[in-house]
Amino acid sequence: MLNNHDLQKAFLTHFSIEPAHLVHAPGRVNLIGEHTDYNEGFVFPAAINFGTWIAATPRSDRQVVAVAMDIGASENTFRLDDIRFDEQDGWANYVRGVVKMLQQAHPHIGGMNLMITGNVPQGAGLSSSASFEIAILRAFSEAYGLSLEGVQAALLGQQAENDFVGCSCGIMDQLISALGREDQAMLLDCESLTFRHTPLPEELAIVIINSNVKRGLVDSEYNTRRAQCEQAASTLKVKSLRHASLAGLEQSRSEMSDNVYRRARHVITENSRTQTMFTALQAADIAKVSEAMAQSHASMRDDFEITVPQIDYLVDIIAGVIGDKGGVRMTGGGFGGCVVALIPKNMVEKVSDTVNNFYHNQTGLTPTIYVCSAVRGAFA
Ligand code: GAF
Repeated sequence: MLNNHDLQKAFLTHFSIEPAHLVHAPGRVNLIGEHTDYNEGFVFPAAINFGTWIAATPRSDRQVVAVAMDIGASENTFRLDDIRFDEQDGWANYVRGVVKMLQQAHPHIGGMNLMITGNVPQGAGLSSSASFEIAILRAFSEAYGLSLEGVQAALLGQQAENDFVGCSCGIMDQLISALGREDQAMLLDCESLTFRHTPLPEELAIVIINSNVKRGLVDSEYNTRRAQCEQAASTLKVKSLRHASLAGLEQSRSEMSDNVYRRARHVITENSRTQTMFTALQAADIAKVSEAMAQSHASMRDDFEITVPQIDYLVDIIAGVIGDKGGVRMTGGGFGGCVVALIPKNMVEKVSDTVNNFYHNQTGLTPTIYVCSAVRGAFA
């Protein structure tokens, strides 16, 4: 991973000019509230100390030249007047999409030179793409004095991903990348887009364990889950599952397939667990945090069916070590990726040893462990 000095140097070498702006946007870990954002429910993420860094200088013409340092300094150029999907350079569509959406809202923006690098593990459920989108928006906002606010930036990033890149994600990832706070997590109401930050108890560490399971079928499974949730909401005659209750779901059970019923049960119960966990964390009631995270994992495994055996195994062995002194669950969209654990700092070593000693033997995969901190978002 390069530091800012290397990034500046690479910019100078490539563009023969010093960068005028250096910006950063973090990735995120979701502590609880999975697949609830697009159901207008609650999520509880934190921005983490892995992210995207961009060096940028505005251009006097209407071209955007973006260079991906981590993909062999691959360069992608496009004109503001003709922004199209790039079939070859997948990564460039995040830049193109974001700039296209930004230009619709701020037609006076001009061209830009961008040198991009990052260290969010790709495809691990830690929001490398949202961090990329928000960093691009931060660069344009600074360079063209747009004074974008966090929620506006998040909505533009989401719009780029939904309408240009082609992934129907919710708003959580962009919002926390924009508005995270140091040492805090954020309870976000995805209907009103209002949020509350709360400090993470000092005695707990955020530990992320990457299962390194290659995620397959993520997009299609994600879209299927989303469609099933919408189907449930329509059967229950509510605007979104945010407005559904368990009692109402039970009453209408015979009107839906078992799959749709269980997807809805996950979302309804997850919304309530997320609020419970926020209150428990505020009160430093760790046993309650532990219970909420355990139930969340079981619900993702049994009702929403988005976990894989390797992830379930990680959760089991970590829970075996920490008991009710901390919490552990899968984090992110699912089908591989990472487990998040809130662990007493004095148990981190024991948990790491357990994971390193048992996970490989059981699965043939080598885990990666990141002890993280919660950081400030790009528009905070
Ligand atoms: C992905 C999506 F991008 C988020 O919007 C959210 O739905 C998450 O999966 C699941 O909670 O990260």
